[in-house]
Amino acid sequence: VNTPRPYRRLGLFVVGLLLVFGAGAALGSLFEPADTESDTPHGAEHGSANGESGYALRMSPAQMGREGELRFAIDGPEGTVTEFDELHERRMHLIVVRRDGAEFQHLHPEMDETGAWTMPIEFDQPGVYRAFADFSVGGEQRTLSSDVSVAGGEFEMSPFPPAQPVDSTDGYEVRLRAGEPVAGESSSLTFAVSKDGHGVPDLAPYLGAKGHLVALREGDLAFLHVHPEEAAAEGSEVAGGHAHAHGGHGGGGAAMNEIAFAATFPTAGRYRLYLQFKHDGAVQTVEYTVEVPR
Ligand SMILES: [Cu+2]
Repeated sequence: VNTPRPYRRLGLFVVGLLLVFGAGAALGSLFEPADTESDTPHGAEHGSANGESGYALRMSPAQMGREGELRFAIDGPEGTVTEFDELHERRMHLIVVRRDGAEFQHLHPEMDETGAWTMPIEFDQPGVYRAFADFSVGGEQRTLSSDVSVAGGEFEMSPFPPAQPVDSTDGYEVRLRAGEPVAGESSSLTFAVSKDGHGVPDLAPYLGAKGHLVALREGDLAFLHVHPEEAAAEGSEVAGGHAHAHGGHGGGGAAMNEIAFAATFPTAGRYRLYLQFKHDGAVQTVEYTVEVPR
């Protein structure tokens, strides 16, 4: 059936969960759920509501126990998609997080020849989870999402934890400098990784970059997927950890132990950030809440 044009036009008009991928400066207004209808040609290219651009994520089953296998497929205009581009070294990235932002997982499922993706998974807690499939087809990046409910007890939604500049895991301490983010404007986010009081200068590449950052908006879990700004300036000083935030972009290159991102928070509100980096052969995840004022 020859329908790409109508589909494309429809994509301009219908925007639900709008997704932006990449460290773009032009992301801002694309993310506004309300006014993307008429004036954002980029919207059709980079963002799409579930299914409305002709692609949909089909989870089956959408209910499971605490241990099991996630199964899903991507349905496209011509049926189940079996050809995916490589994107950040993988053909599929699956982000799973509980609806309240807890229990972040970043997984790389396997696909069979019919286009069925599978991934063994374990959940610590029952509850409603959101799965985001992040992939590229025909050179176009997309993120689609779907809920999965996990049986096994009561689930209490909590708000995102309060904003705090430091998170620790496995002996690493990671400090976030977020400046003062303004809705709709590009903000720089710099993470400084240290261990035993010293900056870690030899972060390993992870998925082709120095770090991997996912940001989710509180409430609707709108998904902002961000990649690092260009690599650290060689030879710049290793900042031990400046506690205070600095605004603007004048600061020059990041130090060796720093991972810098440019992100545009689409609206005021609270966001949960999940930073992943690799060191000594292990992938580490740290989490932050960022408040974007009105
Ligand atoms: Cu991935």
